[in-house]
Amino acid sequence: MAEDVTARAAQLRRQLEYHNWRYYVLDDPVITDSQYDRLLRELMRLEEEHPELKTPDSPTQRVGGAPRPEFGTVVHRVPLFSLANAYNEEELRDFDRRIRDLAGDAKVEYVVELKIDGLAVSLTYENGVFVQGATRGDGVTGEDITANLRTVRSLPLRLHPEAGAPPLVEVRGEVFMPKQAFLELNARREEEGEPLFANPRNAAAGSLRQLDPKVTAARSLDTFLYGLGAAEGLEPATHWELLEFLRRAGFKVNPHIRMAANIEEAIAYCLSWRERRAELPYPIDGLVLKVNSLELQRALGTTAKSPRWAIAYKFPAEQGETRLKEIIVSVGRTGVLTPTAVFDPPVHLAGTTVSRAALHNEEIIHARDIRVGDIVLVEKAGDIIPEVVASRPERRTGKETVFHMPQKCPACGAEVVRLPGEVAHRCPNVSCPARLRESLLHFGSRAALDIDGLGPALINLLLERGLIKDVADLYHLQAEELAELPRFGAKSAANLLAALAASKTRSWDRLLYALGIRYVGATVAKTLAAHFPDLRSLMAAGREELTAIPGVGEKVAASLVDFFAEPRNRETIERLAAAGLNMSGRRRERAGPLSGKTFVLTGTLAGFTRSEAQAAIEERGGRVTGSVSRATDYVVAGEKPGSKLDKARALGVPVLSEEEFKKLLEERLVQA
Ligand code: 0OX
Repeated sequence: MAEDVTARAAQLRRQLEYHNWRYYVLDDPVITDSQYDRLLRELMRLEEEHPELKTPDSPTQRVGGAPRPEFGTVVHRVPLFSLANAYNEEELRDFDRRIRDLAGDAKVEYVVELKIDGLAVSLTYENGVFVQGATRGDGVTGEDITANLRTVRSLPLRLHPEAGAPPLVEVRGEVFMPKQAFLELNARREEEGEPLFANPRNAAAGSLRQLDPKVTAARSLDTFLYGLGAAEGLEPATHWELLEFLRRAGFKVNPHIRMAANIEEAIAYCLSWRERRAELPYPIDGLVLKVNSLELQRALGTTAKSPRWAIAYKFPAEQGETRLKEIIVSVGRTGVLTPTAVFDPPVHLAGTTVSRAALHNEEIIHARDIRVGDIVLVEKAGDIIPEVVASRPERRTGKETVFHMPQKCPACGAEVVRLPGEVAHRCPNVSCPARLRESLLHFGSRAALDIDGLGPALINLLLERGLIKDVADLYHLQAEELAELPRFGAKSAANLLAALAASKTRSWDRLLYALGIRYVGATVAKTLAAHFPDLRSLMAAGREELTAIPGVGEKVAASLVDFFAEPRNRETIERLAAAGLNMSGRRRERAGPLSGKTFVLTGTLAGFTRSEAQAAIEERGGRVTGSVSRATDYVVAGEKPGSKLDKARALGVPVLSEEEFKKLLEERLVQA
C-alpha cells in the first residue's frame, strides 16, 4: 500500500512540475486551472496523511513558478502571498469562525472584492515615482518587468499629489486583459498564423512577459489595484482606507468592491455575482474576502503560503457533460490543421448552447486523455471560451478511439508536415482548395479589399464550377457566367462586378494584407506601406532592409522574403497588377521634412480635427501613433489632454502646445 502512495505522490509531483513549467515558463498550459488544482490538492492530501512523503522541492512547497531567466529578478521587500480557496458557503463560514475565535468580542467586518483573473504584480513607487514593477514569481522573487509595465496605460507613472508622495509604497494588484481585447487579439493572431492564447489570463501573462516592451504596449492591458506591500509614510487603519488611498493616488480600483458587516452579508454578495459575472467586460474567477481591520490582519498573520485574513471564494466552474461525437479537422488559410470537437447533444453553459469547441492541437487532446466517443467535461475557460477540460475514462465502453492528426490533408490529400519547433500540423500545398477558400474569404474581407458579396457560399460555388483558381481570377469573372449561378441573377452579378471594380482602388497596404502572407496583419502591412513606395519595391527588398524597419522583426522579414520568392505568388501579383489593382501609394510613403518623426496627439486642438492634424503630419512624412513611448518624438497636447501627457512628461518626451505645433508645421514646410 505504502508503495502505491509513494509512487502516486512521485507521479503527481512530476505532473505538477511539468504543468507548472507549461504555465509559468511557456505561458502555454495544456490543462485547466481546476485540473491543476485537483492534482495539487490530491498531492497535498497525500503529504498531509503521510508527512514522510514531503520533500523540500515538492510543488506543494511553493507558490508560483520559476522566473524566466531573460528577465532580471526582484526580491520582494514583503513576500507576495497567494490566497487560500473556498469552494462553497460552508468553507467561508469556517474561515469566519477561525477569525472570530481570535478576534474575541471585536466585530469582524469584511471587504469583498471581485477576484480578477489576471497576473499579480507588485509596483514600487519612491517619492511618488514609479521605479520598479515585478511579477509575483514564486512569491519571494519575481521577474523585473518594469519596462513592460510602463506601457500599461492605466498605471500611473507618478502618484497623484493628493496621495502626498510617501517615500516608499509598494502597491499590489492585477494586470488583466479585457474580454473583448482578448477576442480581438486571438482573431488577429489566427489571421496572422500565430498560436492562440487559451484564455485572457494567459494572454495577459504572455503580453507582460515579453522581452520587447513594444509588444506589451500594443496589447490592451488594464489594471485593478488592491493591496500594499512595503510602505513608509503611509499607515491606513483598514483595508477600506487603503483602497481609498489607492484611488486618490491615481490607481484603478475595482468599482464593485463592497463592505460586508458580517460573513452572511459577504456570502450573499459572493453568490449574487455567480449570475452576473458574464456581464462584466473582464474575466473574474471568484471573489476575495478580506478582514477590514489591519490590526486584526496583523494579529491573524499568515501560514507558509497565504494570509489567514483573506480567502478566495472560487465559483464552481460553468461546467457540463456531454458526448464527444467526433473530431473534425479543418484547414485554415495558412494551412494549419485545427481539430474541433463536435458534441452530441450540445451542452448548456452560462446561458449559451455549445455544440463545438476548439481542441487546439493533438498534444492537448492527448494530455487531457480525450478520445472520440468519450463522455467529456466542457467548461468555459477564462470565463469566456468553451473548452473540453477532461474525459470520463470510467465511463468508456471500449468503442472510443484515440485521435491522431491526419497524415494527409483532409481537403487535398497532400502529406501533412510539422515544422520543427511548432505544435501545429500544416498542409504545405499552396493550392489546397481549403486554403484557397479561406484565402479568398480573407482577400475579400472588410479590412482587406472589402469585396461586398464575396461570402463563403459564393466562393464555394465559384470554386466548384471551376470559375476561379486563385484570387486574380476574380477579376476575370464575366457577368454572363455569374448570372447563370443558382440564386444569382443579373442584379447580383452586376453588384459583385461593381464591388470587384471598387476593390481595385484600395490603398496598397490593404492589398498587401489581403495577400494573406504569414505574420503580415493589417498593422504590419501599414508599416511596410509607409516605408516602400509600392509593392514591387517591397518585393525586391532583402531581409536586412526589412528588419531595419521598426516593427518588422526577423519572423515577418523571413515570411515576406519566402512569399515573394515563390514564383506562383509573383505570378498572381503580376496578374493582379494587369487587372488594374492599385499597387502603389501616393499618400503613405512621403519623404518630407518630418520623415522619421513620430507624433502622439492628445486632447482637442482648436484649429484642427484629429484627422487634419494627422494628415498635416503625414503630408510632411511624419507618423502618428496611439501611445507614448521613448520612441515618440513629440506629443502634441491640446485642451483636456489625457494620461498621454503624463506619460510624455515621465519619459521626457517633448510636449508641443498647439501654437508650437503650428510653428513646427510651418517651419518644416519652408524647409521642404
Ligand atoms: C484578485 C485578487 C488577488 C490578499 C493576500 C494575498 C492576495 N485576483 O483580484 N489577491 C487579492 O488579495 C491578496 N485580492 C484580489 N482582489
